[in-house]
Amino acid sequence: MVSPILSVASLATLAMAQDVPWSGFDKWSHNSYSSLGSKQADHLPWFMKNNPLPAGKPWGLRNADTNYYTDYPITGVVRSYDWEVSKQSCAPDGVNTTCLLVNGQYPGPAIEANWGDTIQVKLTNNIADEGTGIHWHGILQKGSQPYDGVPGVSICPIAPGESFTYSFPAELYGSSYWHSHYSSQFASGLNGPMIIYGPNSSSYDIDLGPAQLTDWYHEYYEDLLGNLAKPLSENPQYPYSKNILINGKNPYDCDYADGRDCEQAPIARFNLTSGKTHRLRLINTSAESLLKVSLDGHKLKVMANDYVEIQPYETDVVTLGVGQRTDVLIEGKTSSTQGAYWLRAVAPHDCAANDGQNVGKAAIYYEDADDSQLPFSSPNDGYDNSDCFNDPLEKTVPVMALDPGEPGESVDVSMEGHSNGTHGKWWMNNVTATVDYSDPILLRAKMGYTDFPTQRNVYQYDSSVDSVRFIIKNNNGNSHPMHLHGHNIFVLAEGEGDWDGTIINPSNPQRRDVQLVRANGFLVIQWFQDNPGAWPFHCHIAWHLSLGMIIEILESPELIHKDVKVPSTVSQTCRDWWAFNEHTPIDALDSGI
Ligand SMILES: *[C@@H]1O[C@H](CO)[C@@H](O)[C@H](O)[C@H]1NC(C)=O
Ligand SMILES: *[C@@H]1O[C@H](CO)[C@@H](O)[C@H](O)[C@H]1NC(C)=O
Ligand SMILES: *[C@@H]1O[C@H](CO)[C@@H](O)[C@H](O)[C@H]1NC(C)=O
Ligand SMILES: *[C@@H]1O[C@H](CO)[C@@H](O)[C@H](O)[C@H]1NC(C)=O
Ligand SMILES: *[C@@H]1O[C@H](CO)[C@@H](O)[C@H](O)[C@H]1NC(C)=O
Ligand SMILES: *[C@@H]1O[C@H](CO)[C@@H](O)[C@H](O)[C@H]1NC(C)=O
Ligand SMILES: [Cu+2]
Repeated sequence: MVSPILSVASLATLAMAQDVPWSGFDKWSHNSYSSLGSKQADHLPWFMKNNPLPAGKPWGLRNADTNYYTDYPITGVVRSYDWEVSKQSCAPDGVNTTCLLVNGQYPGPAIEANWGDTIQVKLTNNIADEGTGIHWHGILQKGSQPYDGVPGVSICPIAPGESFTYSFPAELYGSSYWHSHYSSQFASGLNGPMIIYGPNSSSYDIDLGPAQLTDWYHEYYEDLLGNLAKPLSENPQYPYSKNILINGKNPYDCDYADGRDCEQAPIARFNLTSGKTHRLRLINTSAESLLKVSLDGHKLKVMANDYVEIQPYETDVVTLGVGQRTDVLIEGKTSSTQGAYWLRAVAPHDCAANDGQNVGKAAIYYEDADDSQLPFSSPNDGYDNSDCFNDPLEKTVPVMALDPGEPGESVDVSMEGHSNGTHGKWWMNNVTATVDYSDPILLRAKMGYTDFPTQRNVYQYDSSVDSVRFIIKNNNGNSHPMHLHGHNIFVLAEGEGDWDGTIINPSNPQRRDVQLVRANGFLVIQWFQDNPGAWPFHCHIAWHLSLGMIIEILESPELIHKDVKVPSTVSQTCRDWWAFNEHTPIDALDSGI
């Protein structure tokens, strides 16, 4: 079957992870290491102060109750980045492999902006034989739709040797990340954090910044995909991750490196200050793994999910699906025994395919701790529990309240994993989708076309439909983190079996941009049609996405034709791609995204 996930009794993973080699060193400036999670990492500010405005918050009187979908500041400040993507060997956890890096770093550079700034990124593709394209996860792209950056949907891939400049407003605020949306490139390191400073209703003293959490593989993504996408008769292999990294760090036990080049590598670290409240931004950039995050001896107070701040609640363990973010507050202890603790990110075997180390750890030091020693704290109860779903929706109440109302249109969507006769595939409403790199649907809709081949799986809702509800039934034994571009979705209900019609917190349901649907369970989502564009709705597990688990939503096609702006640089990506493809035809291994 497509996903013979789960089951593998792996190497003695826990014991391995407790036992990491450590020499107290903290190198970060070479071999792809970024300074995130190192001694050199700075705490983040409350907001960026280098503004033309005289003083005060750049968003003026707007606060956490302001409806950010209809009212965001325009500061006039442009935050510019110049990035170069390259394919090179790297060893973030000590094992030598092949990565896709931006400016030589993994994780890639962090984007920082204030709410209402414009983010501008010039990307140069220096990969010799692959296209690329960056997606800014969770950004709505109202008025800047092509910069959503999905090759074959909103733009063509950026061809080798070419540059392209993305430019879009930071219209939401909070914690997120950027990642390649070209095939499964993001599984080989092409991602990094994106922090947008804005109002807060919970208060904190210190912003520890991002904790980017990910599963990690010791093979290049094309090799993993090549083995996965083989005909069933040739025994395809589902990719198993080898490690869990925190800010790109977590040394691998070289005794288990199967004879590969393996060396010592640094561990991520953070400082806590006693008596202070700390904000930590958990970002799940996994390809596949669901993660359980906990801090030994501490509670975590959840204050935001994705780009939506919520009424805070306490928990011992936070669950993150791929693409999900959760901002937590950590109260610094005040007793005399502050010491050192482990932050843990566990990929439970029931919810993730891993046959190496399945616990990522970062060292957390109070000011009284000896930071040349590793912590020896014990995990919280339930830190590795196997519930492959998010916290109950009852607990997650957005600070800025919005009522979704009744939907203009309601659609049943089924999800399956089965063969197409010869190859394993993932299906949504009986279609396993592929994109066409050379023919993005947004650009086609801009020209007034609305007919698409079945395998694009295009669902169109014109502007007379004010909101759309998807009632999703997962007929499959895996959970899937479902992501919609261009919107924060209302999450009306999720659970086991079939939906009984109950909506949780109906006048102010949870909103976010990724939500897990359980194995054999249901998920009911809804969104306002307030953003004409081409928006993929897909499973965020790289390997499921690659095998077709995609619906392409064309929102208000007549308004795309009339209003959406397509800069000439966007059409140029297609001319460059066609030219490249003519002499180097790309043999797509997968759905394309
Ligand atoms: C954490 O504390 C250590 C030891 O005092 C110091 O060297 C390091 O720079 C601090 N890091 C941060 C991010 O404050
Ligand atoms: C990593 O592997 C590459 C490709 O096999 C090789 O060229 C490089 O020298 C290796 N690096 C290290 C540090 O072993
Ligand atoms: C937001 O956080 C800042 C920094 O901790 C704090 O000074 C401010 O009081 C917080 N805002 C609210 C409404 O709590
Ligand atoms: C990231 O998401 C994946 C897919 O849902 C999940 O398996 C993994 O546990 C998540 N990781 C974390 C750290 O939450
Ligand atoms: C099944 O999938 C393979 C690989 O994508 C493809 O080549 C083949 O044409 C598909 N078969 C059918 C019947 O669509
Ligand atoms: C999908 O196929 C099944 C089995 O043939 C059929 O019962 C169902 O109606 C189809 N669903 C859609 C949306 O076409
Ligand atoms: Cu999936």
